[in-house]
Amino acid sequence: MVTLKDRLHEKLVEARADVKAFLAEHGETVIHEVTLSQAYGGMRGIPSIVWEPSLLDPNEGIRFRGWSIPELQERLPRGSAGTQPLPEGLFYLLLTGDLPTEEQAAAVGDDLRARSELPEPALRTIASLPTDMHPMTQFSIGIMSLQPDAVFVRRYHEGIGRTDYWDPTYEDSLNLLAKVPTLAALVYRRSYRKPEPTAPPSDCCWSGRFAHLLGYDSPEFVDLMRLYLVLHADHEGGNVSAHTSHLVGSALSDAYLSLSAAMNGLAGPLHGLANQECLNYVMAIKSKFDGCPTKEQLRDYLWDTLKSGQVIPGYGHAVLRQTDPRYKAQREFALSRFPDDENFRIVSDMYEVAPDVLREHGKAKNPWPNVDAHSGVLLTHYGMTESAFYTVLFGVSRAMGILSGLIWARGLGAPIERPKTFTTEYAKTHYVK
Ligand code: CMX
Repeated sequence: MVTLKDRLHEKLVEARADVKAFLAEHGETVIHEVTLSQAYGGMRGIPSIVWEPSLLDPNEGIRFRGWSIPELQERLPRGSAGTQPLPEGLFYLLLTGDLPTEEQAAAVGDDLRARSELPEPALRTIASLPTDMHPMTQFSIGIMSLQPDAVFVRRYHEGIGRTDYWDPTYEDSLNLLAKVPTLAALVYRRSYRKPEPTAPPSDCCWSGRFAHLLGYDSPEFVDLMRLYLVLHADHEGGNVSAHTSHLVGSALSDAYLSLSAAMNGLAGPLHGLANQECLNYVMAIKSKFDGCPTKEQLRDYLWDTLKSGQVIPGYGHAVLRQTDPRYKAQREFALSRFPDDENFRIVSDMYEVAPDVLREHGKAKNPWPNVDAHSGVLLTHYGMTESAFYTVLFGVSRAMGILSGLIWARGLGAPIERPKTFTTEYAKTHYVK
């Protein structure tokens, strides 16, 4: 069988030649004009980063290498058990653009399992952290504690050629992807005083092993983990975490430095930490109304949030203009398994009420829910109630997209990023007549 690494190498060689020829013919083509509002407004809509693993359409949502989420739920390998695709199959797709066979996905799983142990020095670093430190901070430090093993750093100092940079980046990425679930589960156990797990069964998939280390072995939770890890894997390259890794990686910082930096961006409440905020929001509603509120009460509650100057967590998006398909996939999972769950009912009622409230409020360009609005109630249903840990789960999944993007950036020889900045005084004197 051709290995993932061999297939990736073939694809990179093809893509390098393709991009070279494309730029030779069309390199001077203007693709966008930039307005002052865009420059002041967080660079929305300026196409300026090449990101091969996925592409986001404002109305349709994410496509991983051209495939939508429902298509991938049909077509990615599922292994011998479970109803959801194997994330390791998605990783194969993100890296190569090919839908893997069952055998190819299983081979990625075997490779990850073989690399999954945390080294002693990293274990000592993590053991020294306060257990009440936010799980995302522990997670990011944990990733940094693995950095001394960076293959890229060693090979770079040995004098490796530029066209080979992707190779040690691939090795570091696979090592990281194998270790982040082990690390995340360790952070979970020490933060919430959970018991030490037994050794995971030797034949379980990436998600099954992760679920076991977290202390959740039910087949339904493993299924949820698969769905969760697939849905959060990538969202093109302009979001804060992916863009951060791309920027940091462009200085030839290794995969550990780049992924840890990305996780620090994911830890912000407007980005990945929103999943923690969403569950806390649902719990605050439930506590205030002693259960499920009426729609009228919910409407008033949402208005109170907006009037106090806060955002409604889990709603809105910088790119999306419709309900996030990742939200829909989670909603379907809940509807088919626990439609009467009280937290799910609150999230469902919010879906009916919040878009009108946000439209009436008149600020958010997108009044529809995003991925984070839903994930917490699914995890809570299976007993994982520790909302401060949720963004770490997001990070484990997002590592797949971020590392795929980094490997491709190395493979295509992406240069150091250096956008131009300007002062307001300069804009007034040079950009407007
Ligand atoms: N509640 C209240 N106001 C909102 C809002 C929401 N959910 N979403 C957007 N707005 C407001 C913005 O704060 C902004 O207000 P100002 O003009 O006063 O600054 C205005 O509407 C316009 O914002 P926008 O262009 O629609 O949205 P942005 O691209 O600036 O921001 C996002 C996108 C996601 C940060 C924003 O919608 C938000 O804060 N949502 C809530 C937090 C959230 O769910 N984040 C998770 C996103 C997904 C992820 O990355 O994980």
